[in-house]
Amino acid sequence: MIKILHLSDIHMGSGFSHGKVNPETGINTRLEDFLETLSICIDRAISEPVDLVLFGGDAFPDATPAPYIHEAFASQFRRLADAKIPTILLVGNHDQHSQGTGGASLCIYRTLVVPGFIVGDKITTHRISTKNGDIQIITLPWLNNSTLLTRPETEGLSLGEINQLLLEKLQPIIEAEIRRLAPDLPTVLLGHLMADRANLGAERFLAVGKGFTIPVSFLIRPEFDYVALGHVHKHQNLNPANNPPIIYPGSIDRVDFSEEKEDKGYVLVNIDRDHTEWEFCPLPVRSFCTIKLDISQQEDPQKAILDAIKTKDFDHAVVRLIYKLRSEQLELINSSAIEKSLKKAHSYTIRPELISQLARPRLPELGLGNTLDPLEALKAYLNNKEDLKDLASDMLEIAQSLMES
Ligand SMILES: [Mn+2]
Repeated sequence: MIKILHLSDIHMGSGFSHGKVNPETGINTRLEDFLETLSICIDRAISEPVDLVLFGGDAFPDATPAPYIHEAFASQFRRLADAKIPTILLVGNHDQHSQGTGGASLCIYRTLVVPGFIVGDKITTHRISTKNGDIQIITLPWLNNSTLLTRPETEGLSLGEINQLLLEKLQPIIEAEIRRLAPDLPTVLLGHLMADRANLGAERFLAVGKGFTIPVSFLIRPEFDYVALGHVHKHQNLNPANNPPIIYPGSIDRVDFSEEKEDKGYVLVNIDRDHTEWEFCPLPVRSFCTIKLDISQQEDPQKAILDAIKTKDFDHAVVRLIYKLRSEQLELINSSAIEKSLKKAHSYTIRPELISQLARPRLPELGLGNTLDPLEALKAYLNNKEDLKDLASDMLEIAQSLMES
C-alpha cells in the first residue's frame, strides 16, 4: 500500500485585493493565509508520513511571481525534500511563461537538483521507489497550441478543430506510455487539464473557449489506479464508479469570490495495484461572504443595508457588499456608517450599482444624424435632468470656461 498526498492549484500570490498589508510583517494577509494553508498540507504529508506528494499544477498566478512569493512556496516544499518524501511538481497553464515557449517557473527545482523532486513538464512516465514499493506516474502537463502542434497544422482551424487534432495527437502518445508500463505496479496519471465533465461552478462561463478539453472517457483506463488532476478549482470526482477515481482536489484556498461556497482541501490516497482508496481532507480556510441586495424600492435604503449586514456572520471573513439603487437614493446613503458596520470583516469592498432608468427614449436632440459639440450635448443633457436644474447654469458656465482654456 502506497500513500499519496495529492494537492493542486496553490496560486500563491493571488487575491491580494481580498487582503491587507499586515503591519507587523509588511506582507499581504492573503499570502499569509495561502502560506498557512499550504503548510497544513505539508505538515500532514510529513506527519503521516506519505510515500509521495503529487502537486497538480498552478503554483502561482503567473510564471513570474515576485521573488518573496517564490521563496514562500519553496520554503514549504523544501520541507518535503528534508523529510525525503518524493514529490512531483506538475506544470499547469499558470506556470508556463508565454504559452510554454519561455519555460516554466517550476523548472528551477530540476535545475537545482532538489533531492526527490521531479518537475512534470513533459508527457512521460516516472518510476518512483518508495519504502512501500515502486509506483509509476505518467505526467501530463498543460497542453497548449505549441506543445504537440505546429503552426502550419493549426492555421485556419477553429478552436474545436484544433482541440480534435490535439486529441488525435495525444492519443497515440498516451498509448505509447501505457504500453511501456510495468503491469504489476500501481499507476497514476497526473494531469493538468480541463475534463469535459468537470463542473466549474461559477467559473463555467469564464472557462469556455480557453484551452483544450479532454473527454473523461480518455482517462477511464484499466491501467490507471488513480487519476490525479489539477486545473479546476472546485473539488470533485469525475468517475463515481471509482474505476479509477478521477479527482480534482480543487484549489487549496479561495482564489476569488467564485469559490465562496466551495470546500477547500487536499486528497489522501492509499493505492495498490488492485485497490485504491481516497479521502478529501478539508482545510480551514478564511470565509468569503457576499451580501447582495436591491434597495431601489426601499424607503429607507440605509436601514435596509444595515439590516442586511446584521443578518450575516462575517467575523474575519472577506466581505463584499453589493447593493442596487436608484441615483436619487445616493444621498440617502451614509457610507461611513456602513463601513463601521463591516468592521468585523477581515476586509471588505462596497459596490453600489445604479439601476438604469428603464426604457428611456433617446433624446431627440441627440438622435441619429445630429452632431453636437460637447457644450450642446451638455445642454441637452441638463435640460432633461430635473434634479440638476439648480446647478445647470453654473455647470454650463464652468464647462464653457474649461473648453476655452
Ligand atoms: Mn490551471
